[in-house]
Amino acid sequence: MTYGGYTYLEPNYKPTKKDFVVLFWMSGTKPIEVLAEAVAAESSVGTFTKIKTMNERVFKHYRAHVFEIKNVGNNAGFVKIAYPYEHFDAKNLVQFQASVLGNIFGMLELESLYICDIAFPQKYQKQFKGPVGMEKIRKYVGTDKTRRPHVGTIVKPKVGLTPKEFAQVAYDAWEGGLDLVKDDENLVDQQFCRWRQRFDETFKMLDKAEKETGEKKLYATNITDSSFERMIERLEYVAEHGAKMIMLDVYVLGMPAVKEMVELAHKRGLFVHAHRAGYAAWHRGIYGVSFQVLAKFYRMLGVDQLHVGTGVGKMDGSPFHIKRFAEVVRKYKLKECMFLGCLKQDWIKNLAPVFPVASGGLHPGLVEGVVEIFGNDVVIQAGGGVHGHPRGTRDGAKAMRAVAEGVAKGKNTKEIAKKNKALKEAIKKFGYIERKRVRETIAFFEDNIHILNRMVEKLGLEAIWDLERGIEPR
Ligand code: RUB
Repeated sequence: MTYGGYTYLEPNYKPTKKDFVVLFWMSGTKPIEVLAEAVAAESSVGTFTKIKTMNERVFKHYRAHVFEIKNVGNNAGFVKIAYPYEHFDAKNLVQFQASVLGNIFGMLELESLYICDIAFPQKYQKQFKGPVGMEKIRKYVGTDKTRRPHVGTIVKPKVGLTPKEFAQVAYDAWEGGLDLVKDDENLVDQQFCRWRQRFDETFKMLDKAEKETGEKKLYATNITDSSFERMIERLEYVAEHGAKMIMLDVYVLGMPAVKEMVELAHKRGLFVHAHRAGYAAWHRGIYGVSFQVLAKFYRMLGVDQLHVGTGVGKMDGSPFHIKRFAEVVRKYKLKECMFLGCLKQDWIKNLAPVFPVASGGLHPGLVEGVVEIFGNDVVIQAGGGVHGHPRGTRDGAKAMRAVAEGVAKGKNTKEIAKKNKALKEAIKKFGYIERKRVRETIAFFEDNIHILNRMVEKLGLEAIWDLERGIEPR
């Protein structure tokens, strides 16, 4: 078979250590082999027709290789394509995106195109300085020995509070026992709450809370902006005042801005909390890119904390998918798993583990489930689940801290609630998902992984999506 006069189908090709391997899902109006070749051609050296300017050297060294197709019938299937290292400008993430995440999404013969995963070669990873990472954050907060999950909140309402009101909510949250307070993704420097004034008021309260509780506290202030000048000005202001963290809306900012801001933040001794607002525009649907690909980019770009979903909250993602996303940012070695649409990936040492953040619809009754999915290395964040406590933020924070600490030690929520009124009230209002329920879901997946892998290979991407939903509270 050929596309544009050249063949890209090479079932005997073995990817080298330097190759980029991409796992695609695709379907369309032509046989899957033709679609695969079209994608390989358009994302590497080819076009729709034979060209006089092509030569042996170009085709040999820079073309993509379609080396595996799992045909599910109806012109649809999973396709693995390897790209040679030399194809890329290996210091330039944007060029990578323009190649592999580029034109192919607009090709006429495709009816769906989804990038399930990309395995990045270690040679490519070496260009990145990587995160300061989870261990350094733990050390700063003082949880490097206890290893309990960190607990945090997003000040709510999302927008509208004045700087003083905002700072008071933050203070109550820290006093109640939370480690982290953050701005919401859509709060930066609006008229009603100017960034600098909010930072000053909140940092004053952070100082007070640290003195009163004897604990280190973090404030992830959102400096995201369409102007580099304003972001840099804010970042420098944060550093000058001795604060430790900034927040970036990484997806909407785009990779070059994330790269520049993360590097500057690390130079100034700041951790970077990465909110992923907007990621689902890529991640959900029949044309797109799985969040795990973004998570890999963000780990390479060096963010220190990253939102990855919850498995039990308000955002999409089954417990086993979210577990994998957490592992993508936290582990060094990952195995291939077709059922999750995941490739084998080995990270180099420099790309230190990122602290995964579980956030979105969480409350104290879901902490057992979150810990079952993530283990104790997780930042558990609740907005409504803290400020919606019947007696307000401080009690909401108390409930979160108590349950996170207790569950990390192997206790169950109801047992902890017996000695903690705030938690008891929270459970009464929000309900409770037992750890056992989440454990059973994960165990089902782990025990049946070979069957599930085959099922996905037979049924295609929809089989993954059907299982993408999280566990809903009862
Ligand atoms: C959480 C919230 C965050 C979500 C985004 O508020 O609004 O922005 O974390 O989702 P609440 P994700 O706790 O009240 O639901 O972390 O999946 O990107």
